[in-house]
Amino acid sequence: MKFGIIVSRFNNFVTEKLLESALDGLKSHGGEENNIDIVHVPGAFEIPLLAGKMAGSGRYDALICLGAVIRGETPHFDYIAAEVSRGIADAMSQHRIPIAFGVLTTNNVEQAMERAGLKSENKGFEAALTAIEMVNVNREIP
Ligand code: INI
Repeated sequence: MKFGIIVSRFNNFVTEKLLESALDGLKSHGGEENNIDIVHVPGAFEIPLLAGKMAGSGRYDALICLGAVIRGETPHFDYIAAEVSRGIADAMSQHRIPIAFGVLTTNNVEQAMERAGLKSENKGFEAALTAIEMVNVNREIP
């Protein structure tokens, strides 16, 4: 299986933990390092552009998107959270490959850290397992 991971650098103290755990999830289930491409983007808002390009490249069985959108005191959060989820869903339905949504949308840093903890508590790990399962399901349905 060939995977592409798109990870945003904004709130990287969270997103690097998601990435670490996503890689752990893939590798502990048979994924090989040379079949995993990792692309960094500045913030979650930039994820859909790369998700669309990579999904359309025909090079990947699945993509995994990782980011952390943390609510501040401004409406910025709502715009970014809405656009990143819509953009990823659009890329998935347009290019018809699985794209796992590992973008945290939380009210505060504590909630984000809780979701970027150890294995089963880590949304990166969960996104990796979702991607693997979806590749298998997707292959079964012609
Ligand atoms: N990007 C994030 O990934 N998470 C955030 O919490 C965030 N906040 O809060 O502003 C954020 N902003 C940057 C945004 O994703 C874009 O990179 C920026 O607007 C430039 O297009």
